[in-house]
Amino acid sequence: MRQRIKQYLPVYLVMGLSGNGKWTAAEMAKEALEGGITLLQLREKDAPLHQVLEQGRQIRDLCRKYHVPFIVNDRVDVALLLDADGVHVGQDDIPGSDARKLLGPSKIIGISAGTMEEAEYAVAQGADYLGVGPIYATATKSDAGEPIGTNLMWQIQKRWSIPMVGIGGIGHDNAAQVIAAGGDGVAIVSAITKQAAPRSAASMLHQNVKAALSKR
Ligand code: TZP
Ligand code: MG
Repeated sequence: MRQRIKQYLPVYLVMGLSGNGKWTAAEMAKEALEGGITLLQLREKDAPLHQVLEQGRQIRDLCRKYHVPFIVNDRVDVALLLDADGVHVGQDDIPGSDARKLLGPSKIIGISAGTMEEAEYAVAQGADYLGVGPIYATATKSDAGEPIGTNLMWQIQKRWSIPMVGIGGIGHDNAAQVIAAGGDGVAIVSAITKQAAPRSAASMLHQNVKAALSKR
């Protein structure tokens, strides 16, 4: 999966374990997989770790069934225990090069970047792909900072042509702009997880992203 990372980025779902009132996390993952997400990142910041491991295992098994990479946010130890396909780390988390020492050569390592300097660091740390944002305003991450728009994606793509997703405030209405700016995909939380119909939300995103990719 690491070698073919680009093909897994188009519809990148980031989700926690809390569900949304209508769907549990595992049900939501299943619906989203049915709708056509191409990668799933488990990003759970609050639940006790035993719960992350228990429920994470279920979601990992679902991802395996759909041949979709399962990536763990922040925690290399959890990624190893879950035999995840990789980790996604921020600028202040474990450095990519250290994550690589623990995970070995076959796992995917994604790194967040919100400036050219952060992108440079992420590339130097051996990132397989970058998560760039917040592109648009988002209520999902309280410390996300001001939206940066799609300009940085242009610049990063010009300088390194590294696989990359945009993140932050992306939905079916603006996903095409992120792809046009050089994104290989869109990373999404609320436009799937907050919906009553996560399957059709994922499917609409998939269609829009595929159409935008084919126009590049
Ligand atoms: N990192 C930057 S913005 C963000 C994260 C995790 C949240 C994106 O959530 P949404 O709901 O897709 O705007
Ligand atoms: Mg982090």
